[in-house]
Amino acid sequence: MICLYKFHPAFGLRDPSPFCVKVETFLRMVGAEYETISLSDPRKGPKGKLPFITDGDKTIADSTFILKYLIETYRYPIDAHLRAEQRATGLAVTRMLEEHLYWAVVSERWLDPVNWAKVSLQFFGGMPTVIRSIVPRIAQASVKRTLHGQGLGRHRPSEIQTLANDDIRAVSDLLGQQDFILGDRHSSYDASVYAFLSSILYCTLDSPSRQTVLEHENLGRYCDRVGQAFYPEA
Ligand SMILES: N[C@@H](CCC(=O)N[C@@H](CS)C(=O)NCC(=O)O)C(=O)O
Repeated sequence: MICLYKFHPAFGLRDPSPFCVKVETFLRMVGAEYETISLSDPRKGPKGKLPFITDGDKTIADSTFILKYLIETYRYPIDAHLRAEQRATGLAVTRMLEEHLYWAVVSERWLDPVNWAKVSLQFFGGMPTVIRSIVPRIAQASVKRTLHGQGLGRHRPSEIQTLANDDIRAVSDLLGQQDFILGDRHSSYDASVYAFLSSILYCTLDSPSRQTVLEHENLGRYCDRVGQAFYPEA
């Protein structure tokens, strides 16, 4: 049985990490049998991040390697209908979300003072008082350093928002009136697109990105459609 190691639900989301939602959505799209284990500490993962999966005696970390492993091992035909050009488009758009828009979301959640108060309470609120007065500050400083190294953290919030808006608009333009990101059938790329859009849209933390997603009605319809198809119980 495949076991997905993820975070606990938070902020109205089944998982605050879009990467964990991506893997779970993929598992549902292919109809795999799986169980989940929620962890509080991503350092327990083999690469120090979540998600990772175990499958028998194998452990695979990183959402992209997990999807590759599952498609290759179980020969899921989820992307068999795609042309090379569609795969290239799928790769480009998911890389944009995972390696660029993601960091804008991190910045909105961890650096915006209103959201940070909620994030801090959610992730560190259960710690003993003395530790709680130190650990959140260290964690936030570490996120700031990461954002600075990645590059987005060197911009003003309004500039980050301009870049995030461009990404969201590009996804909306690419989706148009299609049911799924690459046409009328879902593919593995929708696992990522749904994960990132729904993590912004359905999140109880408000943000400029959330307002931008709300302004693009086809993105809201898309999230509802994919959610109803693969999370019918929700
Ligand atoms: N490239 C990884 C990214 C996973 C990732 O960034 N996970 C974050 C949560 S959204 C994490 O575990 N961060 C913990 C840390 O950086 O300490 C993937 O696709 O799985």
